Amino acid sequence: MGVVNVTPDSFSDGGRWFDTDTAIAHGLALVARGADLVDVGGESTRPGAVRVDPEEEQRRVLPVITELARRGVVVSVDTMNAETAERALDAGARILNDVSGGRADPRMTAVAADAGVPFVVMHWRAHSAQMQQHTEYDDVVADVLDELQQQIDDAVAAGIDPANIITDPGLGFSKTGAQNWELLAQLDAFHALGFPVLVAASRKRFLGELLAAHGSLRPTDEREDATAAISTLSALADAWAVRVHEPRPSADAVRVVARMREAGA
Ligand code: PMM
Repeated sequence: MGVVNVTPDSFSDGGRWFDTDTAIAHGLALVARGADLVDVGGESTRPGAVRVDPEEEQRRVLPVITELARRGVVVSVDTMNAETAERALDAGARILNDVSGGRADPRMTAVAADAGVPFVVMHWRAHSAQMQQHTEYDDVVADVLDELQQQIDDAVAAGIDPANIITDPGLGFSKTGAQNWELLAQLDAFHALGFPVLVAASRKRFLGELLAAHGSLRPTDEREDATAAISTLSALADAWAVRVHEPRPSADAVRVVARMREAGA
């Protein structure tokens, strides 16, 4: 899953694909570099980010989704807003990626249920402005699994077909770097919930911390090799997809794992 952030303020690529034509060209380039689907978002969820007005969010994403879908790209829309989700589906999006997993907008799960499309349920506790004040867990893996199961139960209760649910541990959302590593180390436990698992580690801060030198975080655009390493581990753990900013190294990593499996690994 390649990422197109049509935002001025996303942590790794804010402002780069903000213009409609540039965003469309970037979506097509992601496919050319190995993405099977493209996730289009118009609201930054970086820690501390302020909410975007839904009208502005729609102005950013709808023309991009329309054109990518017209060109045959499988598009998911990254939104917490039910109206944006509805309009994105009308514009041709085929997957709903809600980082709040149905928690931010009470109408979202009904929209997903009515549309009958795949719905990404990410573990989520609070909006970006406050999320790093909600990193208390007794046992991060057990607690995230419990809370995610509750989000899934609520989604199913709202009418979403369980066959359409995809789960995501929500790396970096109300999680410290150390907690992200614990979750990644237990991807199998997420699998055990019984749904496809999406892993979205690409270029996130915990990779910058891991690779820091001389007291400075490794810059976002130099976290690609570590991102690909996580894609390899995710493929080995049978992830459904990895959500990445640069698909080529991750797509290659997934092919290596698939070929190793074919050879009996
Ligand atoms: N992370 C970001 C945005 N969307 N969607 C899912 N399902 N899971 C994530 O972890 C996730 C997401 C933040 O990263 P970005 O600013 O680079 O898009």
